[in-house]
Amino acid sequence: MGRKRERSLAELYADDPERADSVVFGRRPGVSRRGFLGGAGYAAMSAAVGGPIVYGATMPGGLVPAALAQDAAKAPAAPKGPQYLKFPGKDPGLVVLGERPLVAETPEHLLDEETTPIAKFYIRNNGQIPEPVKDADAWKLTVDGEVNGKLELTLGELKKRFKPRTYRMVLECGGNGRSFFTPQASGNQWTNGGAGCAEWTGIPLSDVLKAAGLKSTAVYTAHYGTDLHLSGDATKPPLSRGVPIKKAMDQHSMLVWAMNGEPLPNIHGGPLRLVIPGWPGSASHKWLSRIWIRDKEHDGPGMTGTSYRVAIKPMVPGAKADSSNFKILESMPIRSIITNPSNGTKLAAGTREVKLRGAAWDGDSEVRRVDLSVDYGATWQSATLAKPKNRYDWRRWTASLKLPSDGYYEIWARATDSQGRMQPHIAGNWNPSGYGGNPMHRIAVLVG
Ligand SMILES: Nc1nc2c(c(=O)[nH]1)N[C@H]1C(S)=C(S)[C@@H](COP(=O)(O)O)O[C@H]1N2
Ligand SMILES: [Mo]
Repeated sequence: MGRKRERSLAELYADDPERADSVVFGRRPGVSRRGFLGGAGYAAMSAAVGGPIVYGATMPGGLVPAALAQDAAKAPAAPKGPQYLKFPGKDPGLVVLGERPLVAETPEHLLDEETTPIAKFYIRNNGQIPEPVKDADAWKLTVDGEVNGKLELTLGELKKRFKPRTYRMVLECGGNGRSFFTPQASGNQWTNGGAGCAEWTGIPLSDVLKAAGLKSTAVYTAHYGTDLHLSGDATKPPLSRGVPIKKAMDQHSMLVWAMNGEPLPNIHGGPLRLVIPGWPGSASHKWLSRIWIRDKEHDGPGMTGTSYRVAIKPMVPGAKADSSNFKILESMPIRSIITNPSNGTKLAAGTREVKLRGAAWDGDSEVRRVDLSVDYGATWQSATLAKPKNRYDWRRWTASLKLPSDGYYEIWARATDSQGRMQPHIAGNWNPSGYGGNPMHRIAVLVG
């Protein structure tokens, strides 16, 4: 097997994973079941991933090796490699997924701190980013609609009138994991980095809703901010989502003005935003200026069609959507990530153990366990979970795995929620806008 062939297998995996798979694993005519890695396939695959595949015997046919799989850096949208973010106060390791509107994700290995620093927190906009305001405390919030008394309060008044609290909670984009869908779903191609976990300071939204007095007709919230639509048309909000009153009244649904102890930065919605934990990030409105209490499900931009909605009955991947088969995505699915080492790490020859760190989180359910496999899922070992600070905090985890010899490994992480639901091998329940993609995270590690 010459050099030319080695490179072409890696390229083939990038261009046409299915063909690459049949080249490596072989396929007898008329037999759809493929074998495990052996013989010429083993040699070709080892050459492509950079070393002998230690657990080749359990490497399943059809698997694109993590070393060759697409990540943000290799996504079709970025054929020349990742475009890194240049933004004041932001880590240059963030990867730009879109420039207009500005969207950037945090590669998994940059989510290694217990609390995500502001510099590393992902950015998601649907419209234009407003200019920062000079006097934050003069910021005005209106609460109207199905309330006994319309409220107009400044941020300064909110801070004085209600009792502030701080929770560490995950904020996650509804489209996180979208890049794992096949065929490609439309929207920003997030890997796992449309999420972060920060300390949010503010007041429960419920305190303000109680002060306004909810009428018995109150059903849903509707959120409005001051960012302009991309077109510049001031009559069109770029996004306006809402949540059922029950979720709005949860004490963790907050009006927030500080992040990690600092005044909420403009890029994250300062001076005032919502944080609705466990639900798609789009419900956590930035630059919040108005909450309209409605007597029916809100129908603003981002509430209808296939936006932030998932299929009720599984649909054929890639097929045309039937709008009656969609429901609003509420609680986010469980996810775990390996934050150290990073994908593609090379360890010194003779290394026989690897220490791992990571995080796991879930929507309204809780994380029950995180398991790791170094042999393509043949055996699993459980991680040690740290205690969450409060509800909706992520669980940091650690683990240590044995590496019997030098060579190529993949490490897989799989979390299970309190209802026994696990991350799948591949993103399931395909939907046109790619929500709910939460396959196991895996990294390639090469020893020697
Ligand atoms: N006003 C406003 N709020 C918004 C958005 C927006 O475009 N405009 N995007 C939402 C989406 S889709 C997400 S995922 C989060 C992202 O918050 P971040 O940029 O602070 O990470 O903000 C939400 N709030
Ligand atoms: Mo989002």
